Amino acid sequence: MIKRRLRIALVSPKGPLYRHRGGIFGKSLRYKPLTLPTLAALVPPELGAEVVCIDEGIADIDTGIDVDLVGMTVITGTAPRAYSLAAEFRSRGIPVVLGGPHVTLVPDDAQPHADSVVVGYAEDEWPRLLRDFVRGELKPRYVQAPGLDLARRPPPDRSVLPSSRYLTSNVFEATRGCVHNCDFCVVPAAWGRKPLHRPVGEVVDDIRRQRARQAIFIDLNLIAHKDYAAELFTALVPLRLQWYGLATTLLCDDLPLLDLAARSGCRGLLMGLESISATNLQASSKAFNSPENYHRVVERLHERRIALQGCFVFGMDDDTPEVFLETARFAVDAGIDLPRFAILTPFPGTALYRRLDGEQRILTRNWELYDGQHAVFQPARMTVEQLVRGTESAWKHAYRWSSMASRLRRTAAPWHVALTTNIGYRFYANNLHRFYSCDGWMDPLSAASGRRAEPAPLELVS
Ligand code: B12
Ligand code: SF4
Repeated sequence: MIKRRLRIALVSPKGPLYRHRGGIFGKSLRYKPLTLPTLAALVPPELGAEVVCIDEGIADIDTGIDVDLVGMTVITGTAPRAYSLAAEFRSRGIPVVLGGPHVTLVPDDAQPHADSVVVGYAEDEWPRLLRDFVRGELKPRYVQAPGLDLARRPPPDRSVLPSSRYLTSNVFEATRGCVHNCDFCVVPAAWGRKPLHRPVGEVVDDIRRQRARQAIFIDLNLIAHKDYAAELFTALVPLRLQWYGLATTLLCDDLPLLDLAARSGCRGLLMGLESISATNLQASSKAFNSPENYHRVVERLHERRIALQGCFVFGMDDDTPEVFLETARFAVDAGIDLPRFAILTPFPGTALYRRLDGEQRILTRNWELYDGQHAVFQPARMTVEQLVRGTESAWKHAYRWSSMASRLRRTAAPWHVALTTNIGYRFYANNLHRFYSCDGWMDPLSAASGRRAEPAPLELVS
């Protein structure tokens, strides 16, 4: 009898914004994700498995696909889509494994929708699960034990997704986790506060194999461990890369490290500035950010030709209806190259979620709305409508022509790059309402004005 080769489908389900049809991210804003390539590379070679990867951000999924096992990566906003796909596969007798940030934060939410869930990083547990599966011994839950070592892991297999559909495949990961404990952040809640590192030599090898001239680091805080960051930046210098990544404002207090980052080819950083209210920052355990230093942060970056994508969130307890324009004006005045504005999202499993839940301010548990674009909780000093409309008005202010001209005059990015990214964001700012309406929930165009929202029924989880 010929034994059939094991076939595994790895799926990244779509969200309201990040989807193949009707989403807001065109190719120009989309880079190749690392999750599926990382999971594909971890499939034990001795299983001889065939792995098919489907990113619903770029392609439609065929739920009639002939596979033996489906693995899906789940963030909170994509959980309903993941659960509905899982139901379809399972109805055809195909076992489904769920993993990723949402599953790690609230495994009991995902468990009923899967044959097995993987909690935490999967470097050890995914191969273990697959070996159990082929032996017919799949367990309902696999939990990554503490002390994970990222050394000597296979590099992501980027060939599993079609490069032509993404702006770039040169996406890299050096570290995981963060030392800080911001109350809204998924990272300390899901993975703890001990950062993990890939050995610098392995990161450099990965970049060399890709022959990358430009690189994006997806690490949420590249400077979480400063000695590691210094070692990494030093090793990047000879590669003559231009790279983009994420860091905290603390980088600008450490001038030798900032100089080294610039010398290593850093050309753009995303920083969570979050709020121009020190009270807000204090209350969310992010007091290491100080709004009075934000102008200096921009200056120090610009002096080194590093552009700043500065991210703000609205809806913290000290925010009033005045905060939107004040923040947008501040962003323009400070010369932030690409300001971004999100609505505070209490992702389940975070300290923020627990607090708001305790105060009975969570308005819905429809996870699809947990995407940074919807107001899912009752703000303290404004209505839900004001929060949604105000966020949109901040986008519009920051990306109107006069604001753009003011910021572009001082930008650290090459002029054509600054112009095209700003125009892309201007489109985003003016079209957000088209993509907001998962189910009409507080769609800014249809929202009634002024009134405090009544709490919606709590669906999905108790
Ligand atoms: C790159 C990135 C993106 C990219 C690409 C997304 C993608 N599909 O890969 C882009 C820019 C498109 C993006 C968009 C968004 N993102 Co994003 N993103 C990230 C980021 C920075 C890195 C993800 C990554 O590649 N990590 C590297 C891989 C190897 O790690 P991993 O995905 O965690 O996978 C490991 C484990 O989790 C596990 N695992 C994961 N999936 C599975 C599945 C199975 C079957 C198994 C066994 C294991 C497993 O195994 C892997 C190896 O250990 C993370 C933050 C972070 N560091 O995790 C945020 C993060 C995932 N994003 C987040 C959010 C909120 C968003 C947006 C909603 C933001 C927005 N408002 O637009 C959108 C929504 C996108 C969508 N799908 O609809 C949140 C999710 C929080 C949550 N609870 O939902 C995160 C955690 C950031 C944060 N701190 O809040 N994002
Ligand atoms: S500094 Fe950034 S990555 Fe670290 S816990 Fe705070 S928000 Fe999360």
